[in-house]
Amino acid sequence: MSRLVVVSNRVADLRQATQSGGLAVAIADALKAKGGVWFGWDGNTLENETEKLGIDRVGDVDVISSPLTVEDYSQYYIGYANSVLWPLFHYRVDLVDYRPQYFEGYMRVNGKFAALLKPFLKQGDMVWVHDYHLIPFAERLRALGCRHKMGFFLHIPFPPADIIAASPNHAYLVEALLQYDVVGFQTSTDLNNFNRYVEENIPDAMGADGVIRCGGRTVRALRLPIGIDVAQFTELAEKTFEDINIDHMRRAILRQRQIVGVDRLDYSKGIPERFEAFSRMLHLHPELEKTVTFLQIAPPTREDVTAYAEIRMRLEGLSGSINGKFGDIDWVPIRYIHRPVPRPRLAAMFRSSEVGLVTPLRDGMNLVAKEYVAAQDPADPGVLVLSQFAGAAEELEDALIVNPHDTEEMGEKMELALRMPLEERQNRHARLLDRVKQSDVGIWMETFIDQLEGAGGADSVAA
Ligand code: GDG
Repeated sequence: MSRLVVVSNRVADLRQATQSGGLAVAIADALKAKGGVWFGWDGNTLENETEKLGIDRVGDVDVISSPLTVEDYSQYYIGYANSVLWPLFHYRVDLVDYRPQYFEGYMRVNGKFAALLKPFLKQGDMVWVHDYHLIPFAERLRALGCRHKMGFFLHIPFPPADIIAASPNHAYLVEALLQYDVVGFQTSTDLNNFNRYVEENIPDAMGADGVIRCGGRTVRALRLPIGIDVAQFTELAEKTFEDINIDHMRRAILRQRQIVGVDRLDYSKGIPERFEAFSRMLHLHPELEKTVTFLQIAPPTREDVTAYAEIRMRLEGLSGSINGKFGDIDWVPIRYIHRPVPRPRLAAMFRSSEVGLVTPLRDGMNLVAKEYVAAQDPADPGVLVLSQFAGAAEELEDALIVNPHDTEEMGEKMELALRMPLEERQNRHARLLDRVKQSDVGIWMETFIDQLEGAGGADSVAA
């Protein structure tokens, strides 16, 4: 059995992993089961370069981490990763802030990280790299002579070729992806976009069998939707629901329902459109006044990027004006919280909210949609309102699907969700829960590792 080496922009604290998101837990579990290495940025920035790595051993897992210099942080992380690739891959060409030094920083950090990891690699190791920060990682490792099996999973969307073309480095980015043996995408749309780019730009690479052959190597691109640890999240929601039950009972007595949204405060998540849709619903259905509250949790993220500061100001303005327009001394229509909430409380809030609103303008998958489903009481479940542009919509067809740009339609669907009869809610929820279980994060993890284990011919075998 090969040892697993996971590489991601940030390493999670394995000792705290159960308190954080599903991905950290899944990676931690897989690493603990197989033994292995987790390598990435430790979250710190330093004025000057250092070769000193953080090395921690938790069970059979070595966690190896490195700080970034201030310059690396600004060019690689804030710059190329989050001011070029993130907006571009979310179809927001208008927000791309391309500068040549950003790409230089991106390549520098990928090269530096590859060189730092190389001495720790053993023969037969499998390297699994995560997300857009580290697309060049395999190419950089191979340039250093590593011939290990390498896989990559893209957590965000892969857009059509016309959009990718807005980055002057698009040809390199795709060639770099082709240095992996397995490349995983969230949805068939992403996979098709990638395959089409290869077909159109790299002559004779795409085989009739869907396997890409180039430079003497084979690359398997696949769709593998990520999920959550369903059993763990359901248990969390059941266990902690009691803590907020008083709030739930109070709302039941007052006949007040709750719509909930939980997102990092990111322009891709469609939060202003959601506020506008809620306002539209109140305008069109005045009978709903004082009967429903919209609770939006939106913890801060990437505040060093200008576009994030702008979206924050926009949201503060919108929630203020909607509350000013519709609110009363005994009713605040929108409760907007710009702070993180502990995970157990989040699970309980999902369970106690009649509607879950997940309406990104574009999203790789969106785990909140799956968490909302897993948290419900099957006997009296809430209704998921889901954007057609979330990767999750490909699986969760039994949600109320909306176009997040159409605030009028969204408002109507929210109202429909609030008055959906119990039987329909139960039927939809049962089907949704089935789908959420089918892509449980454990299955996702095992499937990717199996693919990587079985990948590659002689060229991909570790030297
Ligand atoms: C990327 C892709 C893809 C949010 N607020 C709080 C909090 N959260 C948790 C949620 C959920 C996670 O963070 C967010 O996951 P998402 O999937 O919704 O979104 P991204 O962060 O953009 O993740 C995405 C994902 O990678 C995995 O592949 O699905 O499309 O963009 O678990 O619950 N957790 C706590 N407090 C908060 O206030 N504790």
